[in-house]
Amino acid sequence: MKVFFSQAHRGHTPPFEVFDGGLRVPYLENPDRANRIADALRGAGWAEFCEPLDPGLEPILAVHDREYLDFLASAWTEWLDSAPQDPSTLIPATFALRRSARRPKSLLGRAGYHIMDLSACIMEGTYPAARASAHCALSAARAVVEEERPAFALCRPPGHHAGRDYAGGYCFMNNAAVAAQWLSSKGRVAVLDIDYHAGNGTQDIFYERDDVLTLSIHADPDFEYPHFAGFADERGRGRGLGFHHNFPLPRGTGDAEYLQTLNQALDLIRAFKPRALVVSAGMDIYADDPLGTFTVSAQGIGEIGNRIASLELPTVIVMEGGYANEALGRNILVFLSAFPT
Ligand code: SP5
Ligand code: ZN
Repeated sequence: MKVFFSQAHRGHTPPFEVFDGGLRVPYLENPDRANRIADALRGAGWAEFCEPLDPGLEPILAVHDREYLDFLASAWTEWLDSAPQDPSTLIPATFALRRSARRPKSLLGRAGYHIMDLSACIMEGTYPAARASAHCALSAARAVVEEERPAFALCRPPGHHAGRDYAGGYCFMNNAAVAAQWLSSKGRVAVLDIDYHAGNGTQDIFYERDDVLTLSIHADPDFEYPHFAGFADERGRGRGLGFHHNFPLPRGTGDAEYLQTLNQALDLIRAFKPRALVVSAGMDIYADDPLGTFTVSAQGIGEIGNRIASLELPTVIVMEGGYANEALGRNILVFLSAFPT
C-alpha cells in the first residue's frame, strides 16, 4: 500500500495547548504521533512510502478561502513582528462569536476570526506542515484513481475540524476534503469520518453538495467537542439535504454498539454508489485514548477496517486524530491491514 508522508510535519510542534478551564497542557497532537505510525508501517513490510506531490495551492483553494490561507501563511511572521511577551505560539484569546461579515484587519482579530478554539496553535512550521499534509491526502487520492487500490495519507496535522475559512481542533487545512473535492471531478464521492470527534469542517464544506455524501460517527456533541456541530438532525442544506449524516454516540460506546452504527453508515454509502470513498481515520475511538471516552478495542478497530474494506470501493484513508501514542502504530496497522495492501 502506498503511504504518503512528509517530514514537514516535524516543524509543527506547538509547545502547549489550552484546555477547558485555562489549563496549559503539552500539545497532544505532537510529531511523535506520526513518527510512531511511520515506524509501525516500516515494520509491516508492505508499506511503500511516497513523498507527496506539490501541485501548489490550487487544489487546496478548491475547499479553502484564499484570505484564510493568506492568514495561515503570514500569521507566524506577523505574530513575531507584534513583539508578543511569550512568542512561542500564536493563540488568540478573543473569538468572533457568531461572526459578522466584517473582516478584522489586525493579526489577533484575524486569528480570532479564523480559529475556533485554543488547540489550533500556530508556529513557524505550521503552514508548511499543513500544506504538505493536504498534499499527502491529494496525492493519495490521485494514486487511488491511477492504481485502483487503496492508499494511506499519513497526514499531520489532521484536518477534519477545519472548515472553508477556519482552523480548530489541531486542524488547519481539511486534508480529507481536499482529497474528496479532487475525486469529485471523477464521480460521486463518499466521506466516512470515524474519528471520535464530529467532523464539523468536512460537514460544513460539503453541506450543500449532493455529489459528496458525508457521514460522521462520533461522540455526541451534547457532551463532547466540537459542541456546536455533529447532531443527528443536521442533514445537509439545499440540494445537499439528505447528503450529510451524523451518528452521535454516548460515552462509553464499545465495539458492539459502534459496529452496529457503522453498518447503518455503510448501508447509506452502498445506496449512494460512490465512485470513491475517503475515510477520515481517527484512532481516538480507541479505549485508552486520553481525549476519548469510547471503549473500542484494537480488535474492534480491525473489524471496522474489515467492514469498510468490504465495500470494495477505491478508498483513500486519511489520518485524523488519535492520541494514545503507544498504541497508535499498532491500531493504524490493524486498521490498514483490513484493506488490500
Ligand atoms: C483531530 C482531533 O481529534 N481533534 C480533537 C480536538 C479536541 N480538542 C478538545 C479539547 C478539549 C479538552 N478536553 C479535555 C478532557 C481531557 N480528559
Ligand atoms: Zn478526534
